[in-house]
Amino acid sequence: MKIEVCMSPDLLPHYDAGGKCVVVIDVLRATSCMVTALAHGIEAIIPVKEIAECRQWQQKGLLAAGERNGQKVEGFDLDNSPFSYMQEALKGQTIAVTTTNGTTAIEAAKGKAAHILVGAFLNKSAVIDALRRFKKDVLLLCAGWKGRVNMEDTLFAGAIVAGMPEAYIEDDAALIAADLYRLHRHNKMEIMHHCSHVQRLKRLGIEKDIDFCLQEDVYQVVPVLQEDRLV
Ligand code: 3SL
Repeated sequence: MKIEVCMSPDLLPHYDAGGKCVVVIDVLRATSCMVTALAHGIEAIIPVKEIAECRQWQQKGLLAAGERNGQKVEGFDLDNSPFSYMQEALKGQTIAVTTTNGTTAIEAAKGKAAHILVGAFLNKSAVIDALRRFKKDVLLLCAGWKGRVNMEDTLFAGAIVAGMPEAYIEDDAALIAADLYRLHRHNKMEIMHHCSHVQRLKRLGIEKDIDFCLQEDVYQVVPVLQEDRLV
């Protein structure tokens, strides 16, 4: 099994996702929210790229969730905080979600991969187990921020690479990510402190989401894209 890390969706044209398991990663906060949502009984998530598509689902009766630049979209039912998905009243619901980078990365992977999974620190070991079960080459796709590389997604990609020593690496991005994780695994906040998105979320007063999303192995669920929805 081969493992690669694509540090931004803008780099995806340089990789071949065909026949691979693609793990979409947006630790802060889209994929952490998706994992949390399914773990708390939400039936399915429909990830969409554009706000207008999300509103169309809302008009059809689904809840609309997500953000732009970290803030809830006007008229949406939910923002993009993992804590918003822990409500008893949401159990069994299907939610349409659009986010600045996370759902764009899912969209970019569509149509090429054999399987599209959603990963975050919250379900790290469950993702590794799922990848071992699928027995396919792995492409870890970091959502980054508007085409740029970010620390948190690279760090988590490294956690997966480091957690799969049996995988074959011929990709420098995978080596960089794994080394980053090995160096900082015991104190992620030390390196995350100065990151652009951590600063952005702090300016919005969303510190508690950061701490929550950096926890490892809180949940066992691995959202998998089936048709247009994550289940
Ligand atoms: O970029 C994204 O998709 C979001 O996860 C960003 S935020 O953390 O909700 O601001």
